[in-house]
Amino acid sequence: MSTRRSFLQKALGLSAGMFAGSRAQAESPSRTGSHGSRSSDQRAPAFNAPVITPDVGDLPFTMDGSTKVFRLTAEVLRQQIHPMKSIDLWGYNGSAPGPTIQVNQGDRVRVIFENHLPEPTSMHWHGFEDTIANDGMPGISQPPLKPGERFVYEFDIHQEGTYFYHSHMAMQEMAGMLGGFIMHPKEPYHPHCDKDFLIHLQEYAVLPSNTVPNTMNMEFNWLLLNGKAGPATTPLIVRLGDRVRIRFVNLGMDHHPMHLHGHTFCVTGTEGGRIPEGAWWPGNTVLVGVAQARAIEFVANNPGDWMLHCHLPHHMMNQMSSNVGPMTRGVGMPAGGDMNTGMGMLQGMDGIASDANDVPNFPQDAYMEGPMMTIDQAVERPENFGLKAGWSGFMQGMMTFVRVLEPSQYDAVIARMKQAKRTNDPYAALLERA
Ligand SMILES: [Cu+2]
Repeated sequence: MSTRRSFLQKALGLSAGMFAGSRAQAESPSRTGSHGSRSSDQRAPAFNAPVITPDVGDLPFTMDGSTKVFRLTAEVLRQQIHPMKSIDLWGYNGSAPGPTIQVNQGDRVRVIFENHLPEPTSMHWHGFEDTIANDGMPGISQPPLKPGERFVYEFDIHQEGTYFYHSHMAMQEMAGMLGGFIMHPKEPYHPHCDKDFLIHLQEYAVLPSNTVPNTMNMEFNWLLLNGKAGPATTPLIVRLGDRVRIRFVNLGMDHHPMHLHGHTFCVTGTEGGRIPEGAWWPGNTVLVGVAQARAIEFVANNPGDWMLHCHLPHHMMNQMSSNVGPMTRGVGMPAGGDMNTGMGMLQGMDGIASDANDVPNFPQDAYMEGPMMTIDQAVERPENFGLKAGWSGFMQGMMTFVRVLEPSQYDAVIARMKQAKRTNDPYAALLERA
């Protein structure tokens, strides 16, 4: 048994037998409705699957007696949000959003928090029922933490569900300062899920040729899932028949209607924890309001590469900016030409009518080609193996895939993910038990 596996089992209180149960059940998926409460295997004991935060990963911890000790550092960082765009963000431990903290209900948890920003900050623990001293309200519950200072938060975790941490300085929130905090329930939820994912919904306003988000802006041209804009988002890999949970967290300026193709889900949790089963509601779109969390669950019984995306039209685009055209095209655009020779907008495009320029509303100010530039190779990764060639030209902004893979295809993708041997792989927990 690997160290990582032991670590996860110890961390989450899981036994090897519980992991083993999830594999067999994928062989006999339910073909009826996908949102029902039935797990694909009701006989197996329920367990808490580790939560996977694609493109972000987890924050490791050490033990001090029976206390789990996490170390979080607020810092300035540069992050590639798309193969052709890197921006300057403020986040935690080199990442925006910061790494996900996973604990169990009943745990004693200490977070040693350091400020490496050039200005004061503090950490708010969103939704925690705890003492005021731990609330992280600068100037109210604690003095603002100056650059170089440290503050220690300590909790007895008695809640369960999807929570998050964030700076309580508004402009810092908009620069990327948030992360997930998962409280696994002492009694695993029924039915249990085979896969459990966390997705942060984020938005930045970054003018062309700039790298610093304008945190005052009210409109956003980069829309991200877990710090990446489509097609740079890493797909959610599930096996046909898996019961899947996806937890959305929104800390931005807009509410995002998150839509899943091909399946009907149930909304099973909020930022306040688990919803009693009798009050779950079915849907294929869930509105995730600002400062809210929503958990959805479904049985992945329909094979295919299914889109999961915000349905606000502007949130399915990258680098929107009036009249600058397809900036995602990358190098080689000469300045000063007309729309064809200068911007390369219309030339060589398939499917555009010869009289297109005589048609009202063509081209639009914020022009979105169909497709945009295909960059399959620039975003190549094991999780994308087997996608239809040219797929990346049709995915932007807050878009990713839930890839519901037949067993043989699933095994092929998982084998490639294992082969990649990535450090701090967000999928490590899944790969350990695959
Ligand atoms: Cu949106």
